[in-house]
Amino acid sequence: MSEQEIGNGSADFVVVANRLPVDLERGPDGSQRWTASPGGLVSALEPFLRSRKGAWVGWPGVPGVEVDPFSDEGMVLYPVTLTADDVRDYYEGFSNATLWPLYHDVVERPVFDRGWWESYVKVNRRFAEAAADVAAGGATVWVQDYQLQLVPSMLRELRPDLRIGFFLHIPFPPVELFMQLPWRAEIVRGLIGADLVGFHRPGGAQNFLWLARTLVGLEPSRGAVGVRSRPGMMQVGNRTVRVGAFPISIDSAGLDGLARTKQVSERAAQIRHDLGNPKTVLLGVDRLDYTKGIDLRLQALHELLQEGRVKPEDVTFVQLATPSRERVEHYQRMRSDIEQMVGRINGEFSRVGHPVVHYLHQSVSRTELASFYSAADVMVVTPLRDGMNLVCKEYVACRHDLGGALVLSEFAGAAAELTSAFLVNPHDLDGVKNALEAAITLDPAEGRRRMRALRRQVLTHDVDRWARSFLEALGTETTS
Ligand code: GDG
Repeated sequence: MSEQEIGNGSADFVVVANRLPVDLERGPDGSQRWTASPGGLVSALEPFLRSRKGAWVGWPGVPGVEVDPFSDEGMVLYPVTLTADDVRDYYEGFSNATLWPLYHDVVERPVFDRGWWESYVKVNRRFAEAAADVAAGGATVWVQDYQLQLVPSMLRELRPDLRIGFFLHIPFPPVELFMQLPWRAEIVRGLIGADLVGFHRPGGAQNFLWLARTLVGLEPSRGAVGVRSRPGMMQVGNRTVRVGAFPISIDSAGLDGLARTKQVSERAAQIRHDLGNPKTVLLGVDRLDYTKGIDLRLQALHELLQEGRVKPEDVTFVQLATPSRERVEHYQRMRSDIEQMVGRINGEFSRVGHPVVHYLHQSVSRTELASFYSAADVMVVTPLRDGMNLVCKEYVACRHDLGGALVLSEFAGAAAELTSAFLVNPHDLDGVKNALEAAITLDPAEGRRRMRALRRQVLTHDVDRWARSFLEALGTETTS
């Protein structure tokens, strides 16, 4: 594609997401450089983007910079500018202090701010205009996630010729909670601009169909929505809008391969050694977010130690907590609560040179992460609500040795697929404690049986299958 063609209706397949798959970094001297920010979504969609004329519309991660669209190995990267005010109001405000808590069962109280809403509308329009600019006639556009729920309708208005899909990566809430939102009808109207609206779980799809009837007066089909099958349908003017469930996954084979490398197995052994070779290594890996239930697992561990059901010399708990949304108030409070709990447990139960809890508020490389997964006897995943949760699937993908045990919240989307995990209700502290104890004392043969079943699921349902099933349901041919 020549530079002149960029942004000029050149792309047959367009992804629209809050963030570009590359980050713009600015050096202290004012210099700029792009660094890849590889995530599951990027690797899943890359084959589709590169095999056709693909484009990715998104924010480069730095406020206030204007960058022209550019081509990167056959894919157009189309930056959308956000000012510092946009970041505060559209991103940190409406997206992460209104929608995020509202969609996660109101774990924290959502803030309803009219100024933030106006910013959300304005920024969504900017993304829709960018997508309209770059998409070729009849192109497929796939809009991602809660930050951009108005884009489907805005884009449809600008470009009725496009095939538009939307996927929500976080849970879609129970209708009673969604109804709190002052702009509830606007959001539903925004989403029905798509030809296909996808959720992780059938329940989310079902909630959305109910709201489309109640708030917009549409008449959805009545049958139960299946997983990757039997989408709900409704007629919007002369268009049929489909609503379905497409559970996302990971690059299972890629991670399995990484975990089998010598580098990872040696590093895993080194990690265990550095931890003092305890009998049991427990591991948590999360973005530091109040939905992830990090406090609950710490509390469960604390009580198990206090009751003597777990001996401090036998266990080490490693919590990797990636820094996240540090300017949002909910996150600042949660961080100090968690850090206080870590300090308290260590204060009561550690010995010199042997802390019970190792807490790392930093992010690590993919290889390092695979090494931690390989080193851990018990993976602890206890969100109060999670759209899917990829961490638990990554752990399973790394355990080609059939070792390890997974403790998983029922309220993660992944629980519906990973039924051989120790499933827990994270609100039931005694239940979490019992599950932790059962996982710590698990009979190895039973552990292998469970892990084999988990791996069968994760290795056969990978992120490529997710993307293909969505694009097939959208009516886009995927044999490329
Ligand atoms: C949203 C939904 C849904 C974490 N720390 C490091 C690191 N990570 C990676 C993990 C995993 C990803 O971040 C986190 O994904 P999750 O799915 O667990 O959670 P969210 O970020 O909340 O994602 C969620 C997802 O979207 C996809 O639809 O499953 O429900 O909330 O991949 O490995 N990666 C590296 N270093 C770290 O320190 N390299």
